[in-house]
Amino acid sequence: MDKETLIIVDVQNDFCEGGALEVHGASEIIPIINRLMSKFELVIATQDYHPPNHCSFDLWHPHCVAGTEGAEIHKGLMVDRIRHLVKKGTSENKEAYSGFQETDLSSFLKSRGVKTIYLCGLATDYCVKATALDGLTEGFKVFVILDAIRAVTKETGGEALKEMEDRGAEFVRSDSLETT
Ligand code: VGL
Ligand code: ZN
Repeated sequence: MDKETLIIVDVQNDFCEGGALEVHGASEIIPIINRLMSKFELVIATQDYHPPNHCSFDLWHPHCVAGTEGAEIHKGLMVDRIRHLVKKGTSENKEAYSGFQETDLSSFLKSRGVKTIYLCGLATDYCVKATALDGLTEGFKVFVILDAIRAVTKETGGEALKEMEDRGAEFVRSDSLETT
């Protein structure tokens, strides 16, 4: 059986309002994601989780440092519905935008018979995109929930959607998903 799975990408304090790498409009997607969670049998979340001197801090303000408030999943999310948390970007010298990069995500999903994943979260142009592309490479059918993602910039967000579509991702809106 294909258990359809929701993957919530990086809805963490540092990417939400007031955080180190605030993504504009991030708080708007939280109630949408909460509603989405009840429609899926399996809900997984990824967590950007960096050591204090992570290599990506050359490019970005320090963010999502392991053990800090900024790295925590936003408390507005119904975290008790999240069955599995995937920490990524935990090695000092490796960037990991994708939830599949050096994590157990692919084997976790495959061992449970998951073939289709639905993505929501932050940010469209970085971690959502990278997770979608790796998901496709891993052989999953990938849906991106358009009203439940936000981008760092409109331009790179638009480019990311195009790239995901070109590689075979499909787009849906949360209100078109059936309640089970
Ligand atoms: C992200 C920048 C740096 C993301 C993570 O979650 O999209 N962006 N680290
Ligand atoms: Zn990061």
